[in-house]
Amino acid sequence: MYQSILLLVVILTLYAATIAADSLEGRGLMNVCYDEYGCFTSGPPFGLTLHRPIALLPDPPEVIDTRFLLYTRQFKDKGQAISRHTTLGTWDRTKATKILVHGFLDTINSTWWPEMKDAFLEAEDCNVILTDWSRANYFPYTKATANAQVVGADIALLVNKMIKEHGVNPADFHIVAHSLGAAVAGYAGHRISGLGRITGLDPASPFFENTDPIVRLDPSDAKFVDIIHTDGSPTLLLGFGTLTQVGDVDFYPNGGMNQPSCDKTSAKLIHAILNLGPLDIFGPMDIQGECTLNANEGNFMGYHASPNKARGRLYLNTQRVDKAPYCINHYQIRLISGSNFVQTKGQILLTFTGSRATQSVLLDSDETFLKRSGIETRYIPLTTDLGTIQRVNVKFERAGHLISSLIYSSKWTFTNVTVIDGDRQTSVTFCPENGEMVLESGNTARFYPC
Ligand SMILES: [Ca+2]
Repeated sequence: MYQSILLLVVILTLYAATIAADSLEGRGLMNVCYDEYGCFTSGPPFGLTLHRPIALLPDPPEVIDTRFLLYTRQFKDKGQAISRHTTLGTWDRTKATKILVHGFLDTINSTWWPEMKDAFLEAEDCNVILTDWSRANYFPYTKATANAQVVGADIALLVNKMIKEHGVNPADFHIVAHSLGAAVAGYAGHRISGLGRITGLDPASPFFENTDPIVRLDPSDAKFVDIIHTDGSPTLLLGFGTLTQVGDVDFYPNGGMNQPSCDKTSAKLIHAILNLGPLDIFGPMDIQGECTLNANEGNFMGYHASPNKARGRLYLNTQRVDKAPYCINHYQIRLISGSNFVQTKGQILLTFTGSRATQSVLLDSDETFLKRSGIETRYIPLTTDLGTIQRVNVKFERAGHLISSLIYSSKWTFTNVTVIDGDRQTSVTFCPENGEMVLESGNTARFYPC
């Protein structure tokens, strides 16, 4: 249902934008300049390109009317309206400044923004500024994408004033932005030399996917750009967030497309994830379909994300959205068969005995096909932390039906099993307790570190 509505919205938007673009071209209005904001174009790379065939010019700044509300620990509940023309209120130049930016059709009154503001103030004695651009972020979507440039410029004008007139280090500014707000953050960062950090939450996909870096959020927009993907789609119309890596480090919880027990769009989960910020950190997992150990020990998703840890695409799993604090433990096993027998099929039950817990896992939950010297690699997310794994038991039970008994061996050998603990970034290989083994169907073999 949501996807159908989105599809309709995009089609209507394209139609409206086409009409508008035609009339603009007819009048030769391809560029517009707004004093200190500089000039904007609806031509390349913002429009008339393969991925952005049409684009609109942004509205004038006074129409867009970007507003900023400042919150501090002293003024936690009532925001102070600040601007570069009037007052900076109780903004404290000695403290870090977090600037939050909402997305398309959203407002700063959505529950997750005040909650995020509170989470930041609880975690850190800082300035939190909510950016309100709700007069310029509605339909047509194309117009909102154009207006995002002016909002980004508004943020940059404010921040650059703070830097220039109050001697603040640009590295002390951190912009956190959702959806189309991520584009705003990119435009702001492009204009703020040395900006510390941008966190993009489900950066918008339509009109930004595969565009020039100047059009979208990219690693050059701040010293550190971290991204969380929760609602992505590989195609333009099916999801709103991009799955493409656009930051220095991009996190893909649960694969980045859908979240467990969360049938709504990303915003709900953003709320959940952001609340984790000061409270919890997710264990890292550096995989592209498979775990690999990383010399930089992964990274942390959210508030604690670090420019000094692993970069690139990082994957992790979480528990259901109603299972706070959501953490899951990431393991991967590699089970290597011996060369004694040709093939078999059956149940493989692995039991891990760790210093903190013991847990059994049925490989593939039913029948596993094994061949001579084959390697079975599985990712195993567990809700329990096993601690240091001391022993692995492997139980083998050949599939019970008639055909199995004819063509699949009732005996099997395993050379070793390796367990990677993604959260601790350790890898331990376990060998049969007596050096070698032949496992009869229905029996269990014990493996110890070797
Ligand atoms: Ca950019």
